[in-house]
Amino acid sequence: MSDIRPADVVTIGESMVLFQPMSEGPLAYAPLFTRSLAGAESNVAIGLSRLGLSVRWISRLGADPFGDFVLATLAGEGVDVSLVERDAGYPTAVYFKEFKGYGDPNVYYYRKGSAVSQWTPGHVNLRWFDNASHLHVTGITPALGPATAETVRKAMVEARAMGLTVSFDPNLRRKLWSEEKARKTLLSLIPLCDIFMPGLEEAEFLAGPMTEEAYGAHFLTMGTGVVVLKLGEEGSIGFTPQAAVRVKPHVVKRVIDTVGAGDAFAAGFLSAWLTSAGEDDEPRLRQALERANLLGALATQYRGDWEGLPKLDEVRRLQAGARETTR
Ligand code: KDG
Repeated sequence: MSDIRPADVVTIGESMVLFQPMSEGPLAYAPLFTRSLAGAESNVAIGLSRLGLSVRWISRLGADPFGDFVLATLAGEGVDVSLVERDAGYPTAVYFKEFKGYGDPNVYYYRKGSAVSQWTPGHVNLRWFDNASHLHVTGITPALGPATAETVRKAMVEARAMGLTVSFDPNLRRKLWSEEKARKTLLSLIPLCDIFMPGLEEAEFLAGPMTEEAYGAHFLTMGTGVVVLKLGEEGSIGFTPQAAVRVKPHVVKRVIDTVGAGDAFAAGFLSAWLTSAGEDDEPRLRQALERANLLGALATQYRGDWEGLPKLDEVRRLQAGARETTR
């Protein structure tokens, strides 16, 4: 019998310490910062854990105080971090946000030479997928270099060979790689996943201009079983070979911070999709997209990439239209 805690979902990727200025305006003049952590895959891990799923996060961190902080925070969120490696030779990565007061925040990465950037396919360990049902990866770790891209590819292949299903969010980060490399690598990973989750802009980047319905059909023919197209303020659409479902957005009054909304969406979708196997595609997609839209919207209501993620009882209350008791 395996000694590893069972996991509904395994996520693999880099998390960084995040410094957010306490004021809006150019980063060059920001004197005070709050410290948190961020990373697309650990954002999803926290989201899923808060919704009651068991989650294992696979990564590498420096043997440094920032690594201790990342590990302790994720463990505090109930995420299994027991297979995370520490590397005394390379640091935990850092990133900064800049709030301009309008639009998406700017981000500045300090992640070259980080512990995760040393990943090679030889590091992929079948224990990562032991006692687990699903793997979630994104296009951010492949953007760190050719070896990390091959690491993620191998992880997807091995996970599937061990019977896990795989979801893939392309999470295009233009600051990390050239458009040419990004397009080639991201396209090559799509046939290795069961659930592909691009935003509309990413779909266009990968496949050229098409209608939303044509994106669904196009990515399904690449071999994935489900396509989830994020439309931002317009909601989302899900496609399987049997069904296509469009769901309206969850409307919010004001947006504070958009970073992390896609990961919240992914956590919302996966939490509902993975726990409703056996149901018909149409109601299953609808339910998963409704929860995904809600989580994506809630994530924009707080500064920080995951702090605004709700617990399951809050999701149920909001979906039932219950009024919040604040005092
Ligand atoms: O999706 C949000 C992530 O982009 C953020 O949390 C940090 O992983 C990150 C990245 O590389 O940008």
